[in-house]
Amino acid sequence: MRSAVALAEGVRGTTSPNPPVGCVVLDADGVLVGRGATQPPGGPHAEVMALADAGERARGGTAVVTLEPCAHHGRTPPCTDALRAAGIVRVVHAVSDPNPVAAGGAEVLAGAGIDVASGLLADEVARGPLRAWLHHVRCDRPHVTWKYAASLDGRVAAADGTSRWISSANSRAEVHELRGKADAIVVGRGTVLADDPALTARAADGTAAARQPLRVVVGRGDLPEGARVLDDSAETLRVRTHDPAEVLAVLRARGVVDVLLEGGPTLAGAFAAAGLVDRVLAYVAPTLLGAGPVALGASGVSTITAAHRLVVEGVTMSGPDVRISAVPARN
Ligand code: AOF
Ligand code: ZN
Repeated sequence: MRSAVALAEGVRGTTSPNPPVGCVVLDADGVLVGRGATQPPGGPHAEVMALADAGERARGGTAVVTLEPCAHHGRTPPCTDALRAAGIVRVVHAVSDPNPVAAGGAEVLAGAGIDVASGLLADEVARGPLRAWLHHVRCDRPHVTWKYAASLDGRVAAADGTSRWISSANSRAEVHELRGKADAIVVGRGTVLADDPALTARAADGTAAARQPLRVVVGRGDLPEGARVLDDSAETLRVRTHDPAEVLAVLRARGVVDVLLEGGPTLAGAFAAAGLVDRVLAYVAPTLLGAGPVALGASGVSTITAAHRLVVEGVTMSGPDVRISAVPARN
């Protein structure tokens, strides 16, 4: 299953609105003989890729997959049929498919005499490669990760507005990886005016990643001519509203599942106020500024009992910085 999770991670960002799923096939002796992951929408599912990779060696074997195999005719035929036809005798999956159209695969397989087990590494998968997709199926809107980089005293720029390289090279590289796996990067018009960000996913040497997320600029009013976000290195969408729910509805209609919200403080505050931040990813640098804008603007909190309470999921070092991942306490 760890191999299947890694395969799923490898295609994250390329499958929306479908889930990034990974699958490995073991032969009758338990030897890993096939690997597969979900192809872009309309393409084969993970199981079909792994079965093709395994060929005849799949007969009498086991399929290990991060999501319950689908039982429906969607853009592709049911994976349950493919598993049966290949002679698979055992299926182990992590997470059940919450999509009512595709669900029921486990029952179909069991009905065909295949040994089915579910739940293996389910938490790891649900928090990892399937996090955004599961959220989007259950809540009918994209998953929003608000990412920011701040000083230890919570500031995202110095008093004069300069903000370059608060966080370390390591953290900046991580952010480019995050961008490369997101469906869309969202910023407010204010951030474009203040920082003129390119909002592309780039390698350490500055070269653009093969796949670029949709760049989204929220807010009324024009952007300066020559703004980097308007260059042709990636697609850019203007959403001329200040309503976060409306922004997410527009993105949902475009098949966006996984949103990376990159600021600034005003837009992040509006998303938090609307209860539309599903995860906070903070890169906190060991530096003090003492003045300058803070990461989050007004977010509907005027008294301590109204604070947005979070639960920390993980704390790791990112070079010299601390990376904190937190989710709303209600989840
Ligand atoms: C699987 N394996 O690798 C994926 C699954 O439009 P379709 O035909 O591609 O079906 C999309 C639905 O199938 C999707 O909403 C989800 O329920 C399931 N995705 N299922 O067995 C896979 N990506
Ligand atoms: Zn399928």
